[in-house]
Amino acid sequence: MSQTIFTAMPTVTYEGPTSQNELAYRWYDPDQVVLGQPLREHMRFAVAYWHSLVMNGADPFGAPTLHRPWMDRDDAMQAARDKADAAFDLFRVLDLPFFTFHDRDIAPEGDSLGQSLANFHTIADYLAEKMSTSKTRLLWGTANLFTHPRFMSGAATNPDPEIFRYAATTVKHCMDVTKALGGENYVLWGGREGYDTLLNTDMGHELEQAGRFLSLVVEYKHKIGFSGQILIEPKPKEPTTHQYDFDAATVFGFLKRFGLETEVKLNLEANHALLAGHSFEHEIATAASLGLLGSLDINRGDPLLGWDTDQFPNDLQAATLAMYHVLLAGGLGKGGMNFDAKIRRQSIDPEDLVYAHVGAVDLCARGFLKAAQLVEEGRLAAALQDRYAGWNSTENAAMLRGEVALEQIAAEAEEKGLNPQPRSGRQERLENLLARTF
Ligand code: XLS
Ligand code: NI
Ligand code: NI
Repeated sequence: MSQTIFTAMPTVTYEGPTSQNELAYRWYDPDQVVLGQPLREHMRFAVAYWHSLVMNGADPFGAPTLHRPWMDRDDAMQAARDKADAAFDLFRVLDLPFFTFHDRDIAPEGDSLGQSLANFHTIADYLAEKMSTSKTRLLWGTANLFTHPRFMSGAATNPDPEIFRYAATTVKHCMDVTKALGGENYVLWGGREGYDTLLNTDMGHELEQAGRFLSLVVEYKHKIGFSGQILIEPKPKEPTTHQYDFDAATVFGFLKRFGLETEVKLNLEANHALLAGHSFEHEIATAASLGLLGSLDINRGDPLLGWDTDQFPNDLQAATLAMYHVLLAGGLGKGGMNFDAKIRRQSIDPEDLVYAHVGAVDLCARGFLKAAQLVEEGRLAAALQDRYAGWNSTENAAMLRGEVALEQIAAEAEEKGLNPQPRSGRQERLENLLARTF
């Protein structure tokens, strides 16, 4: 294999919290057993191909700033192979167990549908070869149904049924490849499934199309015996003004409507939660309470900016709360923690990618350890249990199960002369318990 920009870099290892080595893990010890499982299995970290290998630092105001060798090649297929070589070198340096990709990240668009699919399968075979000598596995695959101009008015929700067919064909092949590479999930992010103005949009029709598309995906999953999870990634806006998969709760309603709520789970992203006016832990807890927690896209937004900045996370409290809710939900199962995050435009060196991942891995691991401490101490859980304890009595449990009618509740309350007293929510005490872990 040829040399890549990462070949000379040593593999990052765990050196513990006192290490002065900036390219060592200080908190992420993959073998450390926490709550009965090694951290590696709790966290299931993944490197995102698009941010780490494809993004070139261009923004709406400026030209690319990141120049990687594979970006300047004339032969697009050779460039894709070089990029794959670099990708697997980067995975080796970071020593993380998973990666994720879109079809267009790994292989170039051709000049026909057939050629695009052929390119994709050729490079997928090349990835399979790389995976045979690598420890890194596939957390999920997905289709890029948003970059090409054909998708400017949506993919599944495009007014043109030919685009729906094109998108469906693309997803079929992406599912085939994800299965062939042993992917544990298949993700659908509705990049342009939404609208900018209702003046040109029949929302009812588009939602019908989205439901049909997802049903086709689920049917096909069963047909080919793909044992991974199908995940939808909610996002409220960007690129379109209004996106149909707004947040976890909205997607739940959509899944219910099409009878898919036991077939599809969610891939939740921190930055998308922020854009929807939620915290990450709100989205995680919502999904968990609806039985939809699938996987996480780890990043952060900038509260001062209203777009998906996809920064590497650095807020320990936010990470701890997110991890705490993952633990309360019983973990991520087949899901994982995918760094859907990109280095800033001025971070132009390959080392910057390593710094970024090392910091983010450590932050998540550290947050996880603190969350595990909160679980082990059990004080937050005890306070919660105590707050809802009233519902355990026979009469109250019966009321919750729907065994008592409204007039019966009223009659009993009036007879008793019910006079409930307010009880403290103890917010500051509970915030102190969290703060004590820092
Ligand atoms: C964009 C999304 C995207 C998905 C994969 O905002 O986060 O990167 O994760 O298509
Ligand atoms: Ni994402
Ligand atoms: Ni995003």
